[in-house]
Amino acid sequence: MKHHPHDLAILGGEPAFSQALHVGRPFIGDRRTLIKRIEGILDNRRLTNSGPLLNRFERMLSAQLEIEHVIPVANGTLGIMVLLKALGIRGEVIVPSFTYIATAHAVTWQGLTPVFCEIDPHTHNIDPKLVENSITPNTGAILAVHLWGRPCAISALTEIGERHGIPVVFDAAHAFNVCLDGRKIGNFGAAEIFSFHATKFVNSLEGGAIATRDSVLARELRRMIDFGFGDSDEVEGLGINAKMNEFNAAMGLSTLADIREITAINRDTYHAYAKDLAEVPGVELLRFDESTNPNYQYVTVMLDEATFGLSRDATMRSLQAENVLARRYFHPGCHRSPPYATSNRCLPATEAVSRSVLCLPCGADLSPGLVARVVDLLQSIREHADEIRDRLSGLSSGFRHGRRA
Ligand code: T4K
Repeated sequence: MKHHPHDLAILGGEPAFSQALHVGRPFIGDRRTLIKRIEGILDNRRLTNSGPLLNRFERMLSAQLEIEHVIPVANGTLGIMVLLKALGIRGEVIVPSFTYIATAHAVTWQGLTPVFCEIDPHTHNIDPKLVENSITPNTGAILAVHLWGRPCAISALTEIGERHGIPVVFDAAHAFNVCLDGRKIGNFGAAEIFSFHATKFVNSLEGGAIATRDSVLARELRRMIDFGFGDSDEVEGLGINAKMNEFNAAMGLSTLADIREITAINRDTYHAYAKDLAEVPGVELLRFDESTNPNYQYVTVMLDEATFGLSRDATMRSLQAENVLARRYFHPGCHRSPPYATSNRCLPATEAVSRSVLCLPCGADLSPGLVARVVDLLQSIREHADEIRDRLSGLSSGFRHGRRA
């Protein structure tokens, strides 16, 4: 615990950690198996285009997600783009603004218009009542997100989609292996998209997958991610290159094999934060519903400035100075980010949440002991909030006058 203000790194002290603590430090899986697989790729020179590791990864994904069609792709963003194209979506797509920018960009890149919808501030997921209000004759699809791996209001959204004849798809980038009412995420809507980026629960360095129960759609997706080739050497229609290669599949297989251990580490981290943060006024942990088989990938807190005594941004800077690389995902909301910021859309719940969310270090390398030290730091930062505020206001006025304080 740092008792004196000058012990805090933001006030001139030594950083608490010599090695940075990250949000989303990748899990590597069994290193020897991974290296053996990579050597196998080099030996047999099957580098990409439906190689043996990719086929195995695909079968394992399908078994794990309990769904027939799981199509690996080069990354989650391309997955969303190809899916929207395969479904023939036109016009507007209703999306939450409080999501990673990739959700909105994938829509725009397809020549579609994202219509940013408000979230429920308690769940951080899109608010189905407001989705319904956003539907117009131009609405082509609803693209909801299971943010932080917490399932969104799937049945309400599915019901709205059916009533209006609009396809509903889910960005499940954060929700691998999560369930709702005993069914794995991946089985809902027209299709769901996962991300296997390095920072994700299952990681294939870069990568993603589209999951669907619809065989016709699955066939179309397989064709589209491979330049439009079907089973022959003749192109059957429009396509792109969104294939996953063998190196990505090798890494994906390694981390997928370890999801029990990864979940156990994440769960211990989350429970340690839950216990320790209970002692910190003004910092509220966003809880997982244990019945959804969470992967505990993100540790997300809401920081109440009035109670904590310091703004979220000043707290984040103070933690980062200690080498605790907390992040303010998904600030300031897509509707406030270029190229969407011109829309003048005002989403008060999204803006309030994006001002107070802080993601704390999680993933590989975390342990309950390290969590206790991170939370101690938060306590010290809270105790010395006045000095930090003075210091940061001095710094910013220094910057305003073109010099550093
Ligand atoms: N939909 C949603 C809801 C998403 O969250 C995302 C991606 C997508 C769609 C699109 O899926 P992909 O096309 O990416 O498959 C990361 C990821 O780049 C991004 O995949 C992810 N969401 C987003 C939430 O987070 P950053 O800006 O946080 O990455 P970065 O490089 O700052 O890394 C975070 C921390 O992890 C750092 O402290 C460093 C550490 N790190 C990172 C990498 C990449 C490592 O220790 N090793 C590494 O290799 O975006």
